Amino acid sequence: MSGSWEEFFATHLPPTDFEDNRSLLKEFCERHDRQGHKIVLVTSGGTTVPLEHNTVRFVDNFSAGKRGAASAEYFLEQGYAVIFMHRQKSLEPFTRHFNGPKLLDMLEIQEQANNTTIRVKQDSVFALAPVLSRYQAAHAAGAILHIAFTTVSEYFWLLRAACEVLAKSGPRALLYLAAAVSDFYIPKDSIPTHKMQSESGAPVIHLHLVPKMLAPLVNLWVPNAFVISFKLETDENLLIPKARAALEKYKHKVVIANMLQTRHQRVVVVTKEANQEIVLTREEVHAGVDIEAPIVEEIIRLHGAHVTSRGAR
Ligand code: 9Z3
Repeated sequence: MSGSWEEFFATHLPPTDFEDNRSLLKEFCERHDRQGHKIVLVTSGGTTVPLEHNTVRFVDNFSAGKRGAASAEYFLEQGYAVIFMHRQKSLEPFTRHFNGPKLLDMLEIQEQANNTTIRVKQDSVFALAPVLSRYQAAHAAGAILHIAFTTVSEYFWLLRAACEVLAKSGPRALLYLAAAVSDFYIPKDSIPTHKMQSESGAPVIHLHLVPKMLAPLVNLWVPNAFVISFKLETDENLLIPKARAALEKYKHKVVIANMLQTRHQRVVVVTKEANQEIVLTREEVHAGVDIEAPIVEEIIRLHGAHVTSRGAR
């Protein structure tokens, strides 16, 4: 059995920069609310479970944050204000295109007499310019707010704080919960302060179940928002039944179901009415097409219908 979320918050301190993030969230949402914008909270990347208070080691997961980072870009393109709540150092909107050596490969050095300049290679200008201009437009408009987490408890504190301010946007708020959040944690009072020592022998680590936060989120924290969760499986036979079970249990609007190995080529958008498959062709995959483009397009369509059905704009 998992404990209650009240107990989880009572036994985990908020992150050190929590109040700063809360003020940023409040200012961001109030500003966009005044302007009548739709606001999406995109969560992205994996959470860690620390094994020590002074953390040297932790349990982590596979998520790179591509889903969240790419989706954030497509929401911005459609005029949404985006709260991008992401795992520190996971992929981020715009910069994701230049991860690793890609950016350096786009540059060339020119040395003339005493003058050294760095230029973007001509054939890279076409790749860089559109991303740069979308990045600059989003930042100039103050349309994106970055909030970073690392541990599972930081994630939940920040998620609840974001919901508190998003609740005021009613149906215009969209929650797109793409982060890979640990189902397990170790209670704070069960982990050592300092680095575990091998001389003490092999540690036995007892993981507890994280309380299911979707229940209070949907029913109490943002009861009018349009909430989308993601379901990840590695066994195809479980994928749709588990996605549908989550939808029936939490009564939110959409579950996006994906398999670990094919998550960037195929998803199923599960709603009360239907299972809608979104698949990229082999050519699209090779051409680097983002599956997040059609996913976000469909979600925006469904969100629009939700806003209209609640008599809002
Ligand atoms: C997802 O399923 C995301 O699509 C991925 C994206 C994490 C697979 P990447 O970050 O991958 O682009 O590498 N997110 C939710 C995963 C999750 O933990 N869901 C829980 C579950 O499946 C429900 S909240 O039980």
